[in-house]
Amino acid sequence: MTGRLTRAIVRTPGRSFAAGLTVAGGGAPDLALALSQHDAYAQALETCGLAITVLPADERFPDGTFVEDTAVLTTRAAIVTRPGAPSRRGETDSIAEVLRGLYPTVLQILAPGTVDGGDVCECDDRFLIGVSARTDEAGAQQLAGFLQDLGYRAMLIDIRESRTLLHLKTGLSYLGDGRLVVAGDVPASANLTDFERVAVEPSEAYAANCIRVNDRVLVAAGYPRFTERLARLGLNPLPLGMSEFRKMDGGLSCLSLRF
Ligand code: CIR
Repeated sequence: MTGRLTRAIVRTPGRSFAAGLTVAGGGAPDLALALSQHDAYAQALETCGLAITVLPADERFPDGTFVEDTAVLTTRAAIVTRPGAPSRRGETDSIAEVLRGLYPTVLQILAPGTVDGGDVCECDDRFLIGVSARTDEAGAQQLAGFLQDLGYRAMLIDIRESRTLLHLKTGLSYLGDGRLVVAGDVPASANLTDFERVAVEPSEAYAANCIRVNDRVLVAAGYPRFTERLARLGLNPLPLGMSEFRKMDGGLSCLSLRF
């Protein structure tokens, strides 16, 4: 995170939410509970000082509430992605329209490359890009090229061997000040030596997907050891119920685009 965040975009889950992609096997999500968790999430972002744009549910796209996957936002430009899951490709049209009203420069990942925003971790002036089941090498290279042209550094991390990471940020989050949360499943080959690592124990791995928002860190509720670790680092954790999104393979970061 570079500088203070001021805005976020979220999208309300729709009635079709339970028809989204998932391998989590936690049973069908409860829509009423998902809606109240989503509300609490948006309110938490407001508490952190952000102005929130709430987009209406779009029943055509059951996974549309996971807006993070549709764009990569930097302070210099917005980059609309091309999601790896064919059922999610159409989600980007309405996001691109919103971003064109907010950013002077909106770039676009083009076919055949694919990128999911959940694979992209911004660490100040450097971006870590996961090559995954969703973000392919062509998409990752295209994104790295855009970012380098904008003056950032970009580094690819191959997570295709991992059995538990849907996206890079499923197991990795940047806390600012050179600190990176890294869950055990992030490959050791990722050259992350110039970060101070904040480890997460395997039983709390879901909490590795947390987000630093100005003076707070939003973290999934129910992971006491990791939450305590954040508190000891002086990061003022703000726990949020995520059970219904977890059932759909969603982490905390994926529910918003922040800038
Ligand atoms: C999917 O499989 O695409 C959604 N059900 C979950 C996406 C989660 N996105 C993220 O963590 N960035």
